[in-house]
Amino acid sequence: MPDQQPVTILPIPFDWGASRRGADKGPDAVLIAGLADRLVLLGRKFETRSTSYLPPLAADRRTLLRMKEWGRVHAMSEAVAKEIATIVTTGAFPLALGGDHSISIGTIAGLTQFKRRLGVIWIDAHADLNTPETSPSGNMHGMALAVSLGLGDSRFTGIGGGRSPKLQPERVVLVGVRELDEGEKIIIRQHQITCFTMHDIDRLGMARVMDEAIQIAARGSDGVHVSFDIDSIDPKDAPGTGTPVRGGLNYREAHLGAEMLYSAQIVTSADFVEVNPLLDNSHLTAKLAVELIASLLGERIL
Ligand code: NNH
Ligand code: MN
Ligand code: MN
Ligand code: MN
Repeated sequence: MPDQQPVTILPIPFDWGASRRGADKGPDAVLIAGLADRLVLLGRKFETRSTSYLPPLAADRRTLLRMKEWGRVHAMSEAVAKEIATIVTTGAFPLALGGDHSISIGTIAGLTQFKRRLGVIWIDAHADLNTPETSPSGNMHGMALAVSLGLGDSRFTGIGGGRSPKLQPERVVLVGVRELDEGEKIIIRQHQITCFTMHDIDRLGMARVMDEAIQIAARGSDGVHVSFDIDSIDPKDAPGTGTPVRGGLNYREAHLGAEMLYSAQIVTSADFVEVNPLLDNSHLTAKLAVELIASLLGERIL
């Protein structure tokens, strides 16, 4: 993103895609942790959208064992897709603050109304490639990337209108993965999705992995979306998240990744998700999210 491009922050206070409550407090936590001040210091123009675009989700209680709270996830996703599309037309950089990772169903559906060859770098301990058939939990945050690849329930793959799949697997890259369900492994192989696990990061180093991720996501693309699940980071540094998994990215690796994404000048939008302040009295996790967003938008030590 060019330094002059303004940022529009879209708070998405939603946690019905996950089984633990509290990720809906993520946007407030990240804003209270000082996101706005940090962007001012960076000299970045920005605005924060209100949440009034969201319909009254409490009223929508349609649910299924294999797609828990699907009614709420569906209503949220349609509203987010519409709002993201509006932001894109203003020329601003959409920065979505989750919320659990199901919000990315809507962000990607909105973005791909304009960008038909969108690359995606999905930084996460998980792959979020479950379908209702493969999901062990029925939680829709574990299905967001699958939906965007056209896999799963057609009510979701069709969100935002238009075509499905929204994404092409050859431009999707996973980074930081260390916990996969059996069905997800099959989907990764079947669709030949590039997956950099923690094992790869240990062996190759974060710099090499990010160089390759950037190349693959950007090749032939008309934009690159970064979907950053804070649980990609080790629970020691990011304890406030609903499904922590040991052995994650350390603080410096996470920053290096964000800095390299900025340097590559390929990123056209981003999500930061799964910050759950109810699980983190220290508020370290929200603060880390602020720091990573600043790095992604160009903050440097020198
Ligand atoms: N794979 C598990 C599931 O589908 C866990 C997903 N949880 C996440 N994903 N936090 O990023 O239920
Ligand atoms: Mn809640
Ligand atoms: Mn996720
Ligand atoms: Mn995750």
